Amino acid sequence: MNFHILTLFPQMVEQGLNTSIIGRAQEKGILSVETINIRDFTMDKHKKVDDYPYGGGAGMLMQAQPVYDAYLHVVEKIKTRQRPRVIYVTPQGKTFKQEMAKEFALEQDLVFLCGHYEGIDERVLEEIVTDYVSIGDYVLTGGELAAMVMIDSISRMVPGVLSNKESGETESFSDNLLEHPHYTRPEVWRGKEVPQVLLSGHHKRIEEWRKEQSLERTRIRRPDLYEKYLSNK
Ligand code: 21W
Repeated sequence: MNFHILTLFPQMVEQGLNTSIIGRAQEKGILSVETINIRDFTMDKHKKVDDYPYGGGAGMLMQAQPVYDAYLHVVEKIKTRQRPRVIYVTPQGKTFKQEMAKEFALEQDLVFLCGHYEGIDERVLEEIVTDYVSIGDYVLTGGELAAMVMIDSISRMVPGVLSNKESGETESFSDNLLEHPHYTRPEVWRGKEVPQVLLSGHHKRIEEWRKEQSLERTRIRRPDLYEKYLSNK
């Protein structure tokens, strides 16, 4: 999987994605993360990439030309499949979900377009964007953090990124249930004991207890998921 991120703040994205699991996967050659600074593609002598909105209104807009030329630079680089999927990270997009992470993880190349200011000239979006995606209903200062969230989540769905041990966890969200509580040593901490069943060695009883906890926790904390679980059963 090759991620290509079109942004005005490349160092922000690079800082966040070169560590931990994503960093390890890059070293292993399973993933690559490339940032493209949209400002490098401006034709303006003062390196300007924004301008006022036609029709008036507050704020500035990113101009079409630098965004389009940055995109063409990526397309020329990936000789394999032309027309990669281009994800515009925007509060106006469809909400990112685990299912989308799995679907995007099947692509060879993914281009992320991060907006700033009040947005981007609509004409370049019509020309290059294939998917409009948000990470939820709250307001961020730019698209970079949202792109990083999506890249992190997509990456762990790419075969080989997680170890076998880590991969076990991928099931947990797909059946619409939250996980049971976890305990480690010591057996008593500030007077609180580990549930006796976990010390019993009865694997069947432990499994039953965990399932029960999982259901109850989901019902209380995420009634929306609980309803989904019941209707899929
Ligand atoms: C926030 C850009 C607000 C544009 C009405 C008039 C990408 C994001 C973003 C941002 C506006 C995502 C306004 C969840 C997010 C992102 C920056 C609109 C304000 N409203 N997912 N003017 N939340 N956010 N301008 O903010 O780019 S994915």
